[in-house]
Amino acid sequence: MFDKILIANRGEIACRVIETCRRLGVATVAVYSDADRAARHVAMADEAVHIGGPKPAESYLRGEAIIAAASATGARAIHPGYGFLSENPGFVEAVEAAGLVFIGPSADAIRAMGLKDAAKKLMSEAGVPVVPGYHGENQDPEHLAGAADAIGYPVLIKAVAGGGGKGMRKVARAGDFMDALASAKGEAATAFGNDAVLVEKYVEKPRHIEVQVFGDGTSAVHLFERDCSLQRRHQKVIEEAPAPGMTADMRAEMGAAAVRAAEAIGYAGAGTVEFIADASDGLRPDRFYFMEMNTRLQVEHPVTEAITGVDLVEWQLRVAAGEALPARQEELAIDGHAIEVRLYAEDVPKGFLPATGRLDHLVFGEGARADTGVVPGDEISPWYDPMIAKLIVHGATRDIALRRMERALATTEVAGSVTNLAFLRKLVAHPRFAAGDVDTGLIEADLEDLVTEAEPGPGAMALAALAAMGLAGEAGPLDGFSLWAPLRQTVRLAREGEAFDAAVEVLGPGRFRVGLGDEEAGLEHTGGGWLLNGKKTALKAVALPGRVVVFDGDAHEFGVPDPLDIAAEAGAGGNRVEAPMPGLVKAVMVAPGDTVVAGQRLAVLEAMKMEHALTAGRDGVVAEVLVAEGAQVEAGAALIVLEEDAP
Ligand code: MV4
Repeated sequence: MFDKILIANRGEIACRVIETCRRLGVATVAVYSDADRAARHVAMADEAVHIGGPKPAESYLRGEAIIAAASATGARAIHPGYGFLSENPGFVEAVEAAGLVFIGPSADAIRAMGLKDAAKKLMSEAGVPVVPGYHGENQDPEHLAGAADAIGYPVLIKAVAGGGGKGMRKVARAGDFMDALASAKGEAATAFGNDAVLVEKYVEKPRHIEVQVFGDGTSAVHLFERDCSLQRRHQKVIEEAPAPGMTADMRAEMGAAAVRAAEAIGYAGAGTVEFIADASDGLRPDRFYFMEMNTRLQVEHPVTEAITGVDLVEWQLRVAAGEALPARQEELAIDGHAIEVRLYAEDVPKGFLPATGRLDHLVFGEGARADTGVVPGDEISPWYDPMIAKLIVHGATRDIALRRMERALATTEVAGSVTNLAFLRKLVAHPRFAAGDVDTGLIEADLEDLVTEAEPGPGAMALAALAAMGLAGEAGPLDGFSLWAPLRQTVRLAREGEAFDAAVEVLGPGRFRVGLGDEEAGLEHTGGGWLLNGKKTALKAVALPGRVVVFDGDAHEFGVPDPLDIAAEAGAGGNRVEAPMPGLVKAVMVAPGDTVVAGQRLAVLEAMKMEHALTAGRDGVVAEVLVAEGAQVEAGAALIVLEEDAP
């Protein structure tokens, strides 16, 4: 086993690899860009080396800087994670030329799987089923049109160097072929610098089912399948293992085909053989086809770990260090069911726009494994994939796993950035997903409903009002405040640009009635949380600067207009300086007769656990000082009066 390795990656996968290294007593070296100086993976590693600027090309794609960092720190091997250089054969060769070990497959194995046409040809020769189609060299449009006619419509045109759906066009009828071909070639040339395409039969109701394989360069085993059909624009959203509706026969056939694929190229390390299954008549052993092989550890590997009990990173380290495969096929078995979701900082209603912000509050839900590269307080970096975490649950059955995921998502709390949490909750609760009736079209089919976020109820709005007054801290109402808080007070909040007032009435310690227009809500804090109108709820609030966030399973953010801005508007030009909210007078800096200038601090009020400076709204002379230090004041109380402004 290596005594020290370097992880040539960042984020959750770097942290995940470091966790296994710690367990195995392997020292770790992280590499980081300017943007990741304070990142979790740097903090977790034993050593860290700065490798350049925030753009991947300036850092995480700089193979020579990474190799130099490994050599300089005495790391014996490099783990590439996924993405970045993980499937770059040139990098593998450079690592090996530097006398280091690349924890993954050989450069040749990566090359063999790099181009779809060659890969499919190789697989076909290895007896792995591929989609009927044309994977030849001849790219003459007429020749390709003839191939399409021979295959039979609908067909799919795919970029040979493509991936993730780029350079892919479905063609339903011959008349559309030439235009689709030109469009696919154009996109492929732009995206991959290679406009070669292949043409294959379109598989109806496609299910994305992939098989985890592990090789030692000679033989391979499989660790069963994962279903990754819930995708949006070729981005996986939810993955699970095993695949719903999979039969033992089909699993055995797919596993055997995946092993043949791996052994055909002398594969070493963790890999994934990706198939498309035609589910138009349920899953059938005669209707699955090789798509591509991913020559890396994949994002969704934890669901395989959960059902097999295997730590795939440990296997990667051990096999790369020269050990034999840690298990024989007959020793591997499926235990239960696992589901993974990818929690992203993205604005779903705005078309899944990547979001930024600071993760002021971050709690991962009950019962889930959370693979994450961030800690509370981190800024979401605009430079990289805005993934916050992967949440993985496991249960004895799919139904149990599903319920655990629902609970994990309902108790996950993120404030400071918008996330796709509400979307994930809807998806997991979707009747077709719950029934295991998944296919790649599900999300698009119901997208409108899935991206519409629920509005907060009166209970959430009422708790937001209490939080805005500092009366709903994480541990419940701050009794000191509730004793001072005036019996009735109105607080202004804003939600999606709409302001509204909440009339809060303190009925006793931890007991409130909140009027919201023509509705009202009773909130009482008990040891175990908030009762809403007498009923226990999971409502929880977090107060942040200028806003509060209430969790009711989803996260609802409310703006809290700065009372001082309100006071300043009232005070500006006026004679009275008033308390914008209830609080304690901490200091008075002026006396009658003092000349003051606009903006000058006149007094300090302590409220909502913060100190607020009250300033003069204009130049003038102090006429009266109505309060002394230590006074408790209500919202709106006059504290200082200036002399009438000279006409
Ligand atoms: C297909 C297909 C239907 N028929 N090939 C999408 C990207 C790559 N993973 C392969 N993909 C597909 N190839 C044939 N012959 C449908 C898809 C496809 C898809 C596959 C898996 C998951 C999501 C998908 C979304 C759209 C299309």
